[in-house]
Amino acid sequence: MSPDQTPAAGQPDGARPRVFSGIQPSGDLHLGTYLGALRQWVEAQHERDNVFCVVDLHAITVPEDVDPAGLRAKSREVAALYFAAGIDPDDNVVFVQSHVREHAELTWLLNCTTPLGWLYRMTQFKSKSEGRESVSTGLLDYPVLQASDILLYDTDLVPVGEDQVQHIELTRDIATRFNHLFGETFRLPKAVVPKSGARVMGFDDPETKMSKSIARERDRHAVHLLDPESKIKKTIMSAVTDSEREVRFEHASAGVKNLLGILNATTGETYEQLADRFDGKGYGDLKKAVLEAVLETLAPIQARYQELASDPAELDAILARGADRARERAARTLERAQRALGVGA
Ligand code: AQP
Repeated sequence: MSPDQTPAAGQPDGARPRVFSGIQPSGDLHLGTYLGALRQWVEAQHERDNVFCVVDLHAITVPEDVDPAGLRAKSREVAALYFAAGIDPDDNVVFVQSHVREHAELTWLLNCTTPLGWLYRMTQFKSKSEGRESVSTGLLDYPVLQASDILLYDTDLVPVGEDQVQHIELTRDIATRFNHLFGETFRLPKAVVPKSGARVMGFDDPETKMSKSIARERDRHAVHLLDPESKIKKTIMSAVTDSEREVRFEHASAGVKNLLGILNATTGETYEQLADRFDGKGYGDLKKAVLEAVLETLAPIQARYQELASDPAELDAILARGADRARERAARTLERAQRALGVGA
């Protein structure tokens, strides 16, 4: 496609639907990131034209939390975990966001066409800024950077957890407004929320989403993908359930629902099958079953990760190739947006 041709909004061009997805290297990846995102990517990877990004520019929106030396290493670790989880680097474009400058550049153009009020309404901004003395402009602008990530690749589908749906809706609004003001430029994407494993909650606090940042403060909050077996065991066996002695399915507490949801997502057993399996059993049995399923899920990922980590030069080469492929596509879209606005060489 030549730079000035715009793909029809929301219309796959007859080929595989285009997908963009990313994870922030803001901490250790956990079971929620795997079940809510990574595993879904792997399952559908060959049916779709995928761009998978390690979104490091998103991970610097809270400067107090940035560890510059650690961030670069964490970006590489997250990328290695994509491959360890099963992403094929030949059939998918995989790269680190800051290696492709077009992301930051399109963000500026979209900043200039996005009303500020839209950003203040984002629930993630409200929750992440709550109680902070100082909030960066980047934290507020985070969804515009996310819109750029998605729109640069003429994305059709964005697989996300439920918590991210509002941002994808905002991306559509940003693209629609730009197209309306400056002519058809961007394709409109849609969010896809996985049926199971959509929201994994903290083991120590099942009312709160399992999250990298909370896990930094609280040892029993999350199971990380690279945790040793002993740590996984401690976390799962101390998971919060309720004060009943037998597994209660009707009006189950948030903690029990979370454990059942993880079992459902890892073993494929339905809630009815799980109700039969744990009928009359105690929470210790339920936790042991979750532990077994989680260990089985993580063992092959950890083994592949160790192989990749033993050859850092090869990992860097794969990421450099991914960035080249991403840049080629992103540059075309950026040029379309620049032309529409009357800027650029
Ligand atoms: N607990 C979760 N359950 C289901 N899905 C989840 N995702 C994250 N946590 C869960 C999904 O993983 C993708 C990547 O998310 P991210 O790491 O870029 O951002 P996040 O949602 O902000 O993740 P965290 O762990 O909460 O990180 P911090 O604490 O750094 O903000 C997304 O599709 C997300 O829905």
